[in-house]
Amino acid sequence: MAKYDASSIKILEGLEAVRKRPGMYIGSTDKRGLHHLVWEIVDNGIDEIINGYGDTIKITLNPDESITISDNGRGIPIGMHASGKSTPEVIFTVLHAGGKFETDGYKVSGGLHGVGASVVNALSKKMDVTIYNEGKISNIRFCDGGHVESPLKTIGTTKKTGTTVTFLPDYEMFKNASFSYTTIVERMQESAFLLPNLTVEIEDVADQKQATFHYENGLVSFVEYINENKKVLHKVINFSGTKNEIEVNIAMQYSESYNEDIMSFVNNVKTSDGGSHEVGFKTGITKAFNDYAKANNLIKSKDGNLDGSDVREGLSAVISLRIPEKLLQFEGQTKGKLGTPEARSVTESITYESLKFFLEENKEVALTILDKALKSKVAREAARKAREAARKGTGKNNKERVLSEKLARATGKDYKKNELFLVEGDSAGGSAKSFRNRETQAILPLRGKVLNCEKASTHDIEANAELKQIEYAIGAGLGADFNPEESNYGKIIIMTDADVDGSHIQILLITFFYRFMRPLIEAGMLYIATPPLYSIEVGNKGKEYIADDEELQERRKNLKGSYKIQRFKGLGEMDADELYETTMDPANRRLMRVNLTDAALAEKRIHLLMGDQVEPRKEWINENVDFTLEDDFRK
Ligand code: 1YM
Repeated sequence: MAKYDASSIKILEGLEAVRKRPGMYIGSTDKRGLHHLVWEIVDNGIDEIINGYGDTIKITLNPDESITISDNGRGIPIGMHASGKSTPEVIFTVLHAGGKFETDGYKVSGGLHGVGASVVNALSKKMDVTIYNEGKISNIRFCDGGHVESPLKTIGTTKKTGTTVTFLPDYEMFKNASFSYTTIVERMQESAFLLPNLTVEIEDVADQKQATFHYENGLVSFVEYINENKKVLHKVINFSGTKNEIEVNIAMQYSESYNEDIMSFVNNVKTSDGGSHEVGFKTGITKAFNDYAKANNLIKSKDGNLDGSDVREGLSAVISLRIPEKLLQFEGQTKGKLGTPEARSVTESITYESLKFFLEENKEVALTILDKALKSKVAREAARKAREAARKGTGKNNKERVLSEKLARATGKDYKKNELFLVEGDSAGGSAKSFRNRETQAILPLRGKVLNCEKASTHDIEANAELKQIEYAIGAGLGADFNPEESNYGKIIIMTDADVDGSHIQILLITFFYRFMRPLIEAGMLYIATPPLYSIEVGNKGKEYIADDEELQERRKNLKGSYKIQRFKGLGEMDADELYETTMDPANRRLMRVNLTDAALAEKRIHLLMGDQVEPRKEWINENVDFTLEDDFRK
């Protein structure tokens, strides 16, 4: 029997606070939040392995929607805590600010963002912890958000050591979310790349899928994996070093592609928004290549330097830093950007020195990479001249011709307030043109499917009528020369039918923007319009618009009397005024902001998506496009 003394009540109040405001502890209660629970427990096991105990993490997705995570470390200490409770009970029920936790002698960091096992327990229907150490098997179980169901007790003997945690999330809190094998595989594979000692085994029992990851060559394997579908120019370059207590490990490789793909991690946690280490790396490689090019007469001083973008064309790199906790600083809303100033200088000098040495030792590789960088420089300078000519009017006629018939311009001069709608099909384009706010809304209809830009160069874009129109309409350049500040529009809005073709067009356009105008996505200027799927007319009360099937089900529950439901299959089925009212009018419309947080995934997926399978494409949209409701017409 559990005793409810004062300290137990306080603990339950703490857990209740987590249940009241889960978002404060795990960010959200969608798919991402649900997986956050997994990472919290996994990170405790990984910390144990990093500390030198054990080498394997196993994750099992169980048929009853619970998940089991185990490691073969020392096992959580099973002794009594000063409070009179067992240590495991304390770990799984007491909230620890910032993920730190002190038992009598211990000080533990539960992962960088760790809010701890107790938060996972608070948000679980059931939690079962089995510990193997001191020759015994010990078990403790919780239910309904952290209530002790069965206190710690010995249930057997063993020679093994380790910890196994099974939890069933409280799906009342995580509505519509379920564990994704793919999401877990992707994240755990990343951990295996970063920690060459680690072995990860993942199994989905119901779907009979399993995977094992172990990469002795660490970051080198990571870069080989990123580049597996590309024609690479040389073997992966790998270097590392430690300065001022900061440990830097980097792997990099150039391919024939034109994309830059740099991923960075700090203490094994991804820094999606980069930060000081990435800046240091970029400065380091630019300096090293410029020095080498000058010393070997590949560029003359009158030619000017290679630009950062020149030496990053076709570069894939993974940067991994280990930084002592006292030096850690993160920035940005999602804390995905490293702030630590020392990380910049340390990464820069290690990169510069190592690369300089490598280039001197590997002349052939050096010349291959520099040949590519110099070509980029020439192309970049030619493109700039062409654009300057266009701006001055020299090439203007051509540009006017490209745009004149298609683009319905906005009359307003406040560019930041102006919006460019890229509309699927001429008929919807026509509707949008007739009903729009002429001052702020411009319309560019697109015919059919746009070019797949996965492997396209800037040259290919110039040769493609549809994409050239988009480039000219936005008017802010392309590729390395793109500058979102010069955009003629504050918002670029993709408007397609809500069907498979529509989502294909969305993906093709997002790919184009991702490849050639990435800063536009980073600045949050790219959106997808979401036309409603249904309209309902109840009696003579006028039309009401319904976003999706789920909302329709809700609405149906309290429909009385006679009513008419219409399903819109495409934009073209709406009247022009309806299209404006529901999908374009800032007062009513709902826009999703496109937010690419995971460049590597996006790059991998884009490859996947361009095949003929539809499902992965849909999944990609669901996972990579942030469904930020800008304006909600249902209020
Ligand atoms: C599947 C989840 O939690 N493993 C795990 C956790 C701990 C230890 C070992 C551990 C840590 C230490 C000493 C230490 C934790 N211990 C604590 C605390 N896997 C999982 N494996 N002995 C064992 O850091 O000193 C918190 S987590 F606080 F009890 F030490």
